[in-house]
Order: sequence, then C-alpha cells, then structure tokens
Amino acid sequence: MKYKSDYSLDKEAIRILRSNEWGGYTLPTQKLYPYQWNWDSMFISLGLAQFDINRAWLEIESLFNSQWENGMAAHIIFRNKAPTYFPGPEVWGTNQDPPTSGCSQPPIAATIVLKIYKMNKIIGRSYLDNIFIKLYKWHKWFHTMRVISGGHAIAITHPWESGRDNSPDWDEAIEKINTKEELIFTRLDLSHVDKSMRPSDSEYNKYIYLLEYGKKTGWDHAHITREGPFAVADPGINFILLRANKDLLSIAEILNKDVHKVEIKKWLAYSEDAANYLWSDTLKAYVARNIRNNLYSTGISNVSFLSYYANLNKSENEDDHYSTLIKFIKNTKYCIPSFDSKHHKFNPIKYWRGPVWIIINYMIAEGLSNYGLNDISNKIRSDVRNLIKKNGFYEYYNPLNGRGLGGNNFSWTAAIWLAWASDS
Ligand code: 9WN
Repeated sequence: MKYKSDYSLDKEAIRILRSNEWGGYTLPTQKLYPYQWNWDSMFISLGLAQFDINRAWLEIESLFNSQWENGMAAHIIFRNKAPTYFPGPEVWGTNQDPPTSGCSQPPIAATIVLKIYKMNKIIGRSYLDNIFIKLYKWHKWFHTMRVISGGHAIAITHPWESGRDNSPDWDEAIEKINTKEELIFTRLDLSHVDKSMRPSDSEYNKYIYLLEYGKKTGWDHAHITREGPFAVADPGINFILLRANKDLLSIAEILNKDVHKVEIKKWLAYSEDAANYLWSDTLKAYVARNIRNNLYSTGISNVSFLSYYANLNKSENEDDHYSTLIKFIKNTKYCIPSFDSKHHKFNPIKYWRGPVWIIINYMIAEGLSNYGLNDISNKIRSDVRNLIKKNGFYEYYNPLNGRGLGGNNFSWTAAIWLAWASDS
C-alpha cells in the first residue's frame, strides 16, 4: 500500500472538514452521524483553527448556544432533520430549543478553547468572556449533578455520555439492568456500518431503555445520577474534566475571575480524590467503577492513561502505572488499543472494545510529552501517522492490522491530522 504525502493529506483533511460543515457547525461524518456532537465538535474546532480561526470560534459558540439552563452542554444537538440517525430528537423528548439529547459528553472544550485562544490572542480575547461563563456552568453541572453524596468521582449515567459507548467498562452495570420487556425500535447505524464493528442489539436495547428512563424523569439529572439504573465512574470523563479545570483556571486568570478561581480550585482537589477512587491495585491502572456497588471493571481501557493528559499529581502508583502503559502499548502492532488486547473481551474491530481511536491517542501522547516521556509519545504519534497515511480518515482502526473501521471521511480524524499528526 502506498503512503500518501503529508501535503496531499492536509488538503484531503481540509476538504473533509469543509464538506461535513453544515452552516456554523460540523458533522462527525455524513449519514452515520448527521448532527452536531459535543466532543467531536471541539476536536473539529482545533482542526479548523489550523486554517480558519474565526470559523473555529464559531464552531465552539454554536455548541454552547444550545447549553441547558442547568449548565449541561448536551451530547447531540439536532439542528436539522436527518432521517438517517436513530434515536433522533423526538425520541429524546428534551424540549430544548434547538432540540438536544438528554446527556452530556467528555468536557474537552475548555482545553481546546485555551489552545485556540493562544494561537491568536487578539481574536481569541473577544470570545473569551462569553465562553468562560458557559464552560464554568458546564463544569459546575458535572461537579453537582454527576456525583453522589460522599464521593467526588464523576459518574456517567448513560454509556453514550462517556463517548466510549460499548466499552467493556460498562458490561457489569449494563448486564444488571433489567429491561423487562423487549423495546421496539429500528437501529439505523447498521445500514451504514457492518454490525461486526458496532454495539450489539442487546446493548442498544439497554441504551434505549436508559434514554426512556431519563425521559420519564423529565430529564432530572440529579435524580438520574442518584437513583437511576446506571451510574459508573469513568476514568475518561474524570481525567478529561481534571485537565479541563486546569485550563479553565488559566482562562479565569486571564480574565481576573477571582471568585470563580476559588471554586475551580476546589474542583481540582475533588478530581485528585476521584483518581484515588479509580485506582485499582489489582490491575495497576485507573479503572471504571460502578458507583452503586463499587465494583471495578475487569480490564484496562486506553483512558487509564489520560492521567498523563490530566497531569495528575505524582503519586505512589506512578511506577506501576507506567509499567502497565508499556505492556499495553507493546502488545499490538498499532497503539493504543481501546481495551487490553490480552483480556478475553478484547475485539480488534468492535468499536470501543479494542480498536484504536485517534482522539484518545492524541490526548495521551500530549500528556506523556508534558511528562517528558517523549519516546512513547513519539511512538503514538508515529502510529497515528501510519494509520492515516496508509488507510485514510476513518472513525477508528484495527490495532492488529491497521485497517480503517466505522465511518469514513471522519471529521475528528481529519482535525487531529491537521492539528497534530501532519508534519507540514
Ligand atoms: C452515540 C460521533 C459519536 C462520538 C462517540 C462515538 C459514537 C454515537 C453512536 O459517535 O457515538 O453518541 O451513535 O454510536 O462513540 O464518541 O462522539 O462521532
């Protein structure tokens, strides 16, 4: 297979971002995901910033224009009618304008906002005041609506909230949900992508059950977290939020928001505490934990290593975690698999149960290089370059042979190429 040059891939990446643009916001990919998704949109804005910084700020503003009164930035914003996706706005029934889904997604926005601000401070300064308050309200929503009393770990109340939908991390909690009756609905994802690469029907049944549960509460987020059928602490969300709070603090410093700074510092301390809760001495990694019964997931996911991205305070677990990382990375041709390739649940083509996801690689590599661990960081970047150069801009990739999987012409892969992986 011929490798493409960086220059021709730059052009292709820009073409993908432009063609997925839908008037002020950008789709992850056409047909499979025909709306605006929260964390996709933020990675996309980082890609857009490489060639059109005003358009990047517009992408960020458009996401937060749909923020809920209670502070939540939703995981999907349904601005147009698109019959190719299920579940659409009428199924979620959130009564928002524009219509949105009823849960959130990993809060990478503050980190991206700070990066784009630093790229051009004069342009960025005019957006910063307005966006700061929105980010602050969203982070506050996580720290109040997604914790249960006595704990500081942020829980996800739907696998979709983690952005890692069918990770084995949720299996134990998902299996416990008693859906009683079979729900009647038609999946549309399987008309775009082969079912071997997507979540199972039984998982989808649980996803829709959880959605219906949330709807019945009138999307009462505090209630859903405290009483609902699913609440799992996710290392992904916890580390991404920890990092985002550090970046939010830097923005607060730029804007002299002294009162907010006090509150953000408290959140930072809470997140360090949450990291302790997620540490598994058995697996020597940060592992998802069911908040209802404190059980750990049985395996390690790539998001354990987002502790580097979060720049977690050094702890006694440091050396053990580093050894885990080295093993985890060595075992597949392309790193980093989304789930431990030595675990019996590993599946190299099934969505979040094994494939490589470029966005997670990007965050982990950035974190490692901040720790001075440049060799591993460079290895991750070089694998990403090879995956894209050889196969193109896919949603995710097989860690054993590099094959592109899921959606093609994928926006966040194009964005990460432009912002980080391209040499030109
Ligand atoms: C549900 C858009 C999204 C990503 C998620 C990814 C996938 C949706 C789906 O696609 O999830 O939110 O229908 O499969 O898991 O991380 O944001 O790219």
